[in-house]
Amino acid sequence: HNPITSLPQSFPHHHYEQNMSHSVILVTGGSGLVGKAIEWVIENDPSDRYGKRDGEKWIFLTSKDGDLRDREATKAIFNKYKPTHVIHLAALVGGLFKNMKYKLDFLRENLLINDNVLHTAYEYKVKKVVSCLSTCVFPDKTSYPIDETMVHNGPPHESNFGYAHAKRMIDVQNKAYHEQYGCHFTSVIPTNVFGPYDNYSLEDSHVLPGLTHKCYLAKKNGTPFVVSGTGKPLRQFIYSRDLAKLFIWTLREYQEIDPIILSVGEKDEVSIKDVADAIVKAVGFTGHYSFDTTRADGQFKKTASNEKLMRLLPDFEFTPFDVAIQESVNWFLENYNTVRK
Ligand code: NAP
Ligand code: GFB
Repeated sequence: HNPITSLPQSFPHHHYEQNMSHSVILVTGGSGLVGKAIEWVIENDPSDRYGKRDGEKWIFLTSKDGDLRDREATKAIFNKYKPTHVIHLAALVGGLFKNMKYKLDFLRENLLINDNVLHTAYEYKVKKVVSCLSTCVFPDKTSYPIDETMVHNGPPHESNFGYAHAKRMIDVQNKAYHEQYGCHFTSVIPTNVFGPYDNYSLEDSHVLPGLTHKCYLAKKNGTPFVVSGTGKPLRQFIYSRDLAKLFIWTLREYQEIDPIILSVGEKDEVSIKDVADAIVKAVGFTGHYSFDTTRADGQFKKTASNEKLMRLLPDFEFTPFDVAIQESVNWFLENYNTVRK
């Protein structure tokens, strides 16, 4: 595979492939759900399209490598690795209930992390940075499907306005670094992610790992399996290993500064009840579950369009939902003693 080093201007940008040989790709948040999926794809994908390429050095950070809320620790990391590219995943992350409890922490910690990483990337002349928003940052009052042009069109849902505003600022920062310094800083907008190495905390996790853990305990101990809320809200879920491939594609080929939604299509939207049923099947739970409607539903829906992605990558195939859930549940069961919970 001969990386194309220079392109005639007329070349359609979505075939653009920059010369990544002798690249040092730093992945902040490399030990998390998404980071571990990128590491898995880089190490295991047989194709040159997503797998590691000759001359590429991939570094997956954990918070033990340095606290990115601290400016000096961030500089020390960049000084040590001298990255040419950065995939910026590190963040204070959590599900609906954690977001509702710690809105200031989600706002402030993520603003600190993002400012440190982006400004240090600029100081160290990093060629390209791909950062991360989320479909939950979109306006609560909006038309559907939501697309990339609507990020700032109104206040986000109350339940996670701290996290949402911090994440929206990444898009503002990217535009400012590009206009003032010509930096190639861009971002992606994943929908809800699930997969191996997720956070299975019963209180603070996202719905899919939270219900996986609850269902496992109900099966093991015969305790009730309780789903929070009404089960009616709608969500799109992307398997972490599919998202990982799209992150690698974004780093290597996506040319815009504007964000791109990385999600399954609108037709793959499911209800929280559908998720509970899929988990019951994957765990092999034979009992029943109930809904605790005293707990919040959060945003009813945030249906996102993946039309821009499909236009650029028409042949991309997502792992079927039930296959991805089974793989994730199997990983959880095999690693129960060491998973984050
Ligand atoms: P995660 O599993 O919680 O991982 C978070 C990562 O960030 C971990 O590697 C963690 O390091 C690191 N980190 C956290 N605080 C840090 C700090 N102060 N200094 C240095 N490192 C720090 O999160 P994730 O689900 O993989 O999320 C990755 C990215 O995807 C985030 O930007 C998130 O906003 C975005 N995203 C996630 C979802 C989702 O559904 N999960 C959806 C949309 C977007 P340790 O392991 O050492 O703690
Ligand atoms: O993944 P989740 O916590 O976050 O999903 P969001 C919340 C939905 O699942 C609500 C229901 O409708 C909950 O009532 N649910 C049912 C549960 N059982 C559970 C459970 O055991 N745990 C959890 N967590 N939910 C988040 C944002 O919104 O989306 C974050 O708050 C982040 O900022 C994430 O961006 C991707 O999808 O509602």
